[in-house]
Amino acid sequence: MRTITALLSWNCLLGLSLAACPYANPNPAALKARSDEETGASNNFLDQFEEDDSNGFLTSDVGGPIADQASLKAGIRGSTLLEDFIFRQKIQHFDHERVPERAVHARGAGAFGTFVSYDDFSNLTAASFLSAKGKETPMFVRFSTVAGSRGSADTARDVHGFATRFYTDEGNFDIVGNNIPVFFIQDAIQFPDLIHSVKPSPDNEIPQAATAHDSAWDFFSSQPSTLHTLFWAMAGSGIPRSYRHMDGFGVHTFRFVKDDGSTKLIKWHWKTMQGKASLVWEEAQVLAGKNADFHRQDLFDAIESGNGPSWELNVQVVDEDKALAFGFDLLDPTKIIPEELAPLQPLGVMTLNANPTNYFAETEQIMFQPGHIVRGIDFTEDPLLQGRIFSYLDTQLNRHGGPNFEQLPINKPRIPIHNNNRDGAGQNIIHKNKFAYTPNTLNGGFPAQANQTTGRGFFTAPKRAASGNLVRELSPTFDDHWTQARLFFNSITPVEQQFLINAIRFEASHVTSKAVKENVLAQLNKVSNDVAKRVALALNLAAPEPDPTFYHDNVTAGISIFNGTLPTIKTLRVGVLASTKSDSSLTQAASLKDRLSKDGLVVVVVGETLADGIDQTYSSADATGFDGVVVAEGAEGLFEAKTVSPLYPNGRPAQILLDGYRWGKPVGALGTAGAALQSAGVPSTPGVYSNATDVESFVTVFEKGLAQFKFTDRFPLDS
Ligand code: HDE
Repeated sequence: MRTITALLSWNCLLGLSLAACPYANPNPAALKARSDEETGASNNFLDQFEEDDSNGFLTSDVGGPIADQASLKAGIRGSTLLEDFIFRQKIQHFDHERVPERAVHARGAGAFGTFVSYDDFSNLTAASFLSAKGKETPMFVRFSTVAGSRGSADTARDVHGFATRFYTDEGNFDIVGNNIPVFFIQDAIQFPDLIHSVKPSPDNEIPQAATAHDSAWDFFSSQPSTLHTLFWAMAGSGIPRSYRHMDGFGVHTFRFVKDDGSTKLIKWHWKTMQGKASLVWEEAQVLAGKNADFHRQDLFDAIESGNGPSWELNVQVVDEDKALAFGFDLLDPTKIIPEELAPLQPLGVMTLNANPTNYFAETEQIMFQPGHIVRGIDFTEDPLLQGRIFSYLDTQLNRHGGPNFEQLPINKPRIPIHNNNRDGAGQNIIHKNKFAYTPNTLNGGFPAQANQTTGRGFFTAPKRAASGNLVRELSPTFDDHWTQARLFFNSITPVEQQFLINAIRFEASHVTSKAVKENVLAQLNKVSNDVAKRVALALNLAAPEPDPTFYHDNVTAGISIFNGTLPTIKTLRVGVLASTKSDSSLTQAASLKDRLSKDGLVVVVVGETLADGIDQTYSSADATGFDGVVVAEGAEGLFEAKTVSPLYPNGRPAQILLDGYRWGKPVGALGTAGAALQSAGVPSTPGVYSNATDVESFVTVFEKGLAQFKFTDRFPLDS
């Protein structure tokens, strides 16, 4: 429950009293001296809009107390009357409850957070949220998948949205990014084509939230700018372990602008402080059926438990005259700047610390826009970005039905708004100023016009210039679609390469058109003959001869997901398999739970039925629910082939253990429970722990396994 903010700023925000606004006066000194209290720099700035219904009578929308359990009828068995305004209002509101879901990124989850700047970065940008060490800015973040509809499963293989809003003291700033640093196309005019190709077929609406169909691969193979992003999506980034275990990227090159007007080109990176981690394909598919809410639940639970995730905001900074210096164009959103060419510079940390109070009001109604920039940030001429600046505003008008969506609590800047925009559907502000035009004399010249020195007005980078003949073309500096796809492939581990190839095999095997499959091979072959040959094998098509123009052996850092260990195992989930028939297993499960919980792990004890000390039953538990699985001593009887229970399918405990193993998770058993590993068919390989007899020594090795997260030597490579 958020606390109530001061009446003063409430009146100010509603425009009821200009005097109540501490910085209605455009005097620059007054504008600078904004305290946190005035600007709502805490996360409590939405409290004033909350309603908890904790007292009072049921009322109609216009306030009359009502009892609406039955409609008004002409006689006890007669028709409902048109005059029943209570019935009509209730049904009518219900009929209009839905707004159009997002055309893309419909499925998502959001959270509130805080950004803390590491320092005063005025040497880089005039952006006020980066102007002081320790400066805090409230945030809202929404993660999403792209192709699926609002009710689709979280773990569909997809690019993931990573949209962040800073409620800065100079207005809202959005980085509307993805978890993959590049995009499929280079010009916004192609976006509808891309999306039409990946969305379900128009005749039967199949498949949902999936690219494993002809039209997607027809587009991908006809439009080779898609290849680099496709490689990222087909590898681990397409199926992250959670929203918390993925990075975020602004994708486009933007500009930092300093007070003196000088600029640099920049790329935004959000680096996960939980470490990068990914699911494997089979568990993602099982999850899509067994727990379609896996990612939103994970985020919600982590925040509720006080373990809100953090990301470090970094920028790559490049001089303006280096836009073409690296062998590709910085305006081309299908390219990364390898870290070796421009190091990441850390700017601050975002921590998510509060779940939304109401999904619709907050997560559904937040309306991000790449066009929401603040003083100190500017666009570039990237033709994908240029189109987005239009599209997001336009789509919000469609979703909200009018131009006043920025007045919704979740969209409202936390500073007062003064301008001459008026009226429109859903106008919330009662404007007292009768002279809604600039310049005016009759309202004392207010709202006054800010400029760079007076009122810290927004300014476009002054050295940006535009000239040239009109052309409907892309620059030839955007032409190479293969070198960086290969750089990506070279920079991941052999097992990640295998996952990527398996994913392309899976998707391309769903394609029915032979011509499309051949086209896919031709494009893959421009990246790597190895990839093309291995995919061709699965498609039973002839392996193409090498097409080596873009082949190279370069690698870059920061790409692989599987080659490191997690910096923290807090909030990872451990399943302890116990038996209600064995007291010793229950005692050990309890002490394991106690011990692992001390290190911030979420421990679920599984048993035949719910009972004291059992959190979940074998009937409902699944290996997908755990990052590691342990058998408690005494429960080994459950794993013997002859164990039959009417409560759960025969072999279910063994299945959970074996699935955990097959999906690369650390698994283990204490003391005599080692027999369970043998019964279930789990071999003794790295990440399988069965030598410990006491809880403490088991925990020491098992936690190392959790940090390693996936034991990739369990996955066969193509021979
Ligand atoms: Fe989006 N995109 N997009 N996109 N996008 C939308 O806006 C669009 C692109 C991204 O959680 C829509 O509010 C065009 C790149 C995210 O609310 C829409 C183009 C990147 C979200 C739209 C792109 C993104 C969206 C749908 C090509 C990563 C969800 C609903 C020029 C840098 C934000 C909405 C949220 C949402 C258009 C390409 C990320 C239709 C025209 C590149 C994270 O306006």
